[in-house]
This record gives sequence, C-alpha cells and structure tokens, in this order.
Amino acid sequence: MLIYKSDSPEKFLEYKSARVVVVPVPYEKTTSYGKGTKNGPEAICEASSQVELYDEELEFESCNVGIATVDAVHSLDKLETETLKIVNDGKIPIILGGEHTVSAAPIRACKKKYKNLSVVHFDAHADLRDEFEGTKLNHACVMRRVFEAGVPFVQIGIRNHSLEEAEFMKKEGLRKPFYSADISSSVKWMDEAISCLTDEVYLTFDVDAFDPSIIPATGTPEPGGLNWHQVTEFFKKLAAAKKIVGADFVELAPIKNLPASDFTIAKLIYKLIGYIGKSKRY
Ligand SMILES: [Mn+2]
Repeated sequence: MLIYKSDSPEKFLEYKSARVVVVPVPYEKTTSYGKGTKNGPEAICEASSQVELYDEELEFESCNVGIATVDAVHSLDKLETETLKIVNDGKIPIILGGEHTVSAAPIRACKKKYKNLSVVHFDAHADLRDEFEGTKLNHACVMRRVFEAGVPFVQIGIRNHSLEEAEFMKKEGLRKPFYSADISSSVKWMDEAISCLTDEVYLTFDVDAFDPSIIPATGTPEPGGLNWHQVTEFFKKLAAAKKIVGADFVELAPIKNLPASDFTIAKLIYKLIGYIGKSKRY
C-alpha cells in the first residue's frame, strides 16, 4: 500500500497528480485513559507497506486511485488550512490521528467548500460533551464542536455516553445514535443511516468503534463493538451512494509487538480508497 512513502516508490505519487491525500496528524494533548495516539499515524503508515496492493473484492489495485502522503501536520489551525487547500484542489483528504480532537478542523474546512456537508461518525463514544477536564478542545467533545459548526451528523457504533450527552441529544432533537447493540443483528441500519446523510459526506472514524478484540490498541476501549465486515460493507454502500469528500481515522494508540490493530486500520483505509475509486460518483 502507498500511504508509506518508502513503499513502492515507483507507484508513490506527487501531490499534484493524486486524488487522495493522506495527512498524518500526530496530535495528542487530552487523552484521558490510555495514551499513545501521537504514534498512530506512523504506525498506520508503517503497517500500510504490508497491505497487499491488489484488492480481491474490487479486482484492482486501489493505489491506482492515486494516493499521496504529505508531511505531518502538528497544529489544528494548520490542519484546517491544509485541508482547505486539499479540497479546493479537488482532492480527498484522509487524516490520520492522533486523538479525536483533530477532526473538527478538517470538518470545518470541508464545510467551507461543501455547503451541504454532513458527517458520519463511527465511535464507541458520543463525544458530545461541551467540555471535558476543563477544555472544549478535548477528544470527548469533538462532535459538540461539529454540531456548533452547523454540520448535521449520524453516529454509529456508540455504546457509552453520559447523561449530559443523552440530554443534549434530546434537547437538540438529534437523531438517536445507531447504537452498537441495535445494529449487531441486522444490515437494515446501513441504508437507514445513509438515508440520513446529505450528498457530500465526511467520515470521522474513531477506531474504538471496532470491538476491542479487533482493535485493542486504543485509549478508551469498550466491549460490544463493530466487526470488520459490518464496517467495510457500510463503507462500500456509503461510497456508492454518496460523495465522500474527506475522512479521518483517529485514536489508534499502537501497542508494541502487537501489529494487528495498526494493520487493520491501514487496510481499512485502503478499502475506503478502493471503494471511492470504484464508485461512479467521482
Ligand atoms: Mn471513542
């Protein structure tokens, strides 16, 4: 796979000829339990060099979509500017976190370019607190910031939130999350969730949406999460039905000598790029 620059340099693209631009953001300031999300982007890039280029489901090499990886970005302001440039150049940014706090910046940038933007949010947590541990720029508050930016969203895989967040959802008339327990036994939720979204969609993916048996390498793991096929099937349907204009993958906190989580996320990103490449909407 081509997220990692040193892999297959003959197939690695310069920014100007890429359709998908990967932006590593090793930002970690407020993780509250397990630490290590600042090492997420590098671990994903490293693991990406081990992902097979050929996708047997899609019957092509997803790198043909055109992937470039730019230098790491360390501040939220810079991330917003950089994302705006990428979308204004007609490309799709894929942000590698870092903690979840980073997501509000690229979502604001996408909203500037795509007025009718909506967000699909995968997570174990609702992240709707107004502030947490004394700051609004906390990983547990990121969807509240998205709400304030006036971007509608749908939440998937949630299985832990506070009373304050439950009351906020009710007060603001937000759609009930697609709770993990409710979607574990059917696929109906996929079409339902997609039908709640506008035509231009940003995907924010906290890796703890997955069950910890699949992704143990995350700071706030929660039992009862999603599995690989649920997520990839949803991505496939989403890419076919909507225009995915940007995405992020956050909260991976790599565990030394346990590469399965890193590899899973690297492969998941490659899957998403493949689905985008196969969709007729681009
Ligand atoms: Mn989370």
